[in-house]
Amino acid sequence: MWISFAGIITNYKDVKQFLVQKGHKFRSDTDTEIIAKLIKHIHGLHPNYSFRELVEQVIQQLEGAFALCFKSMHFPGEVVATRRGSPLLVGIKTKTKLATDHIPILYSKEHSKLKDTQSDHRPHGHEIPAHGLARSQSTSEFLPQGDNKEVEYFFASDASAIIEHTDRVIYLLDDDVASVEKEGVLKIHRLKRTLEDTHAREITTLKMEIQQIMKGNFSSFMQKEIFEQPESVVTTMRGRINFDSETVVLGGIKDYIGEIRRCRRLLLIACGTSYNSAIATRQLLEELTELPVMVDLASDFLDRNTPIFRDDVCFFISQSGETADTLMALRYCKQRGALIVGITNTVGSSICRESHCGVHINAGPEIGVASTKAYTSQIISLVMFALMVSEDRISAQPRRSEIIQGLRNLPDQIKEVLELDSKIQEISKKVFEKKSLLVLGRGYNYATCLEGALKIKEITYMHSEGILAGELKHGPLALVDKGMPIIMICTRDNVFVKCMNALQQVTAREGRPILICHKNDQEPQKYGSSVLEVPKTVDCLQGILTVIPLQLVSYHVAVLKGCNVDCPRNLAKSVTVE
Ligand code: G6Q
Repeated sequence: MWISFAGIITNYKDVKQFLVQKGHKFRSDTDTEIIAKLIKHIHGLHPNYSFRELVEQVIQQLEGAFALCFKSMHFPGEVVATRRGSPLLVGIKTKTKLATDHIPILYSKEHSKLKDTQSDHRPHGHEIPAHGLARSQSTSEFLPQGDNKEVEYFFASDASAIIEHTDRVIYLLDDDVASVEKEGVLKIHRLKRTLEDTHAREITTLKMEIQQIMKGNFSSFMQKEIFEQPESVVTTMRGRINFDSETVVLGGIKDYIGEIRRCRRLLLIACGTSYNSAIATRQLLEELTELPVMVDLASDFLDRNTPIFRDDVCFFISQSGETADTLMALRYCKQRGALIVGITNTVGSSICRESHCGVHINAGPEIGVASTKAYTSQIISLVMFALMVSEDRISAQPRRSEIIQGLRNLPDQIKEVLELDSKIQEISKKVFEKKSLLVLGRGYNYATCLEGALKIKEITYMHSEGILAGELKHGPLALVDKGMPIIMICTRDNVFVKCMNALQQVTAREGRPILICHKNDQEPQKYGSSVLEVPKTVDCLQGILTVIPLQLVSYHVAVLKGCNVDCPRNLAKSVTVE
């Protein structure tokens, strides 16, 4: 049995206990192995079941979130795949046109109750039909037209994994069971018919370009994605900002702007990097919308059973659009009647589909597990939202104008920051063998500290902490001595003087920080062991320019330490489990 599995089986201990009682031996402590043993067990009881029927029996016993793809030597030439809570799509490649642009769903006609004599293969009381499932017949031939019937199928969690082979895909829904049988025909089955079912799955043509998902001359996707930022920020703004008339239109939310302006408060809910983008924009949202803004980590938001009202507007920010905690928080708020706004990078993702309205950040596919270009595009999307909401406020016009012109200059300024790459590589050589790295800053740069530290810990496995400089004397200052590597961000904004103060506190304890500051700004530079000079922009956009040196530090340190930059240990790109 060959199984490709993404996700988590939450009841795997119960299933395993049941299988051990039945005499099955396990080689590992993984949830993947219980799936293989469970299908083997059911096959032993029902040798006449088809491969797809066996998989259907198996998934009825499983709890959790998963995407699964099965192959077996008992069923040569066949593949069965299914999902629940984790994304899964089927790519289709043919030499000639397909006879149809959709595939009908086949439903079970009957659900037989499990007979008492067969109840011994129920790990925890679910019903398993005793007989093979009777099915309605397909009404349409899912085969290529013409003589050449050759067809290839690709099963993947994300379209970027298959785009080099085909641009035609079917997105499977929860509990769809897709099977390719010996004759090469793809069928999609469901055990039960529900009211919401669409009875067919459309074949979608992807708009993704191959070069978007190839590494090109870069050594990793993360490096490529860092260097793509001068272009990705442009795609995020394209067609939305008119720099001459200084207007901003986000098509996905324009019909809801009135409702948003009248709301009680804005809530921004996300995880990881996406949460940091909410921290990065909270201050501007408060300033331009004049609304209370709450920022929450999705997991903590759910733990607290946070009160939500019908006149709340809840933003769910997610690169993948599939993060389980964020999605559950979305459903929680939706049930309570709030307006749901999705900010995602993945068209067709669950968060996208379940939101009332939203913004696609259009950063292009992000393959590296460490999020980089999605972060800067998330910030820009939220800034554009703040600009759009404040369009009718006369007093806000000078500020809006300054920000819009700042956005116009951003791509060139990002290019300038990227030119620091070789200097950053040299600096990284000085810190890569250290145990820890603190990142200090405040105001708009606080989000950069959190995001920089997150990048460093996730791909270099080095301890790193983003510290609000205002909190130094409440604890973290005790960590500072001449051996502690520190990066400090000190740009000319309304907290510059306070930052200088923190810098002096650090140097007074013999700390010699690496400084990120404005070009030609002598004052902070005299306190730094090394200096990374970035161009000056509007305060609320500065975080985009200060985070890039930290993305590059994490990248170079990871390379120097021999870490896998794109696939750090223990982490996944889409976290579809709680
Ligand atoms: C950061 C990681 C991670 C990610 C979260 C949320 O580098 O990619 O922190 O941001 O797991 O993911 P989504 O943005 O896809 O919801």
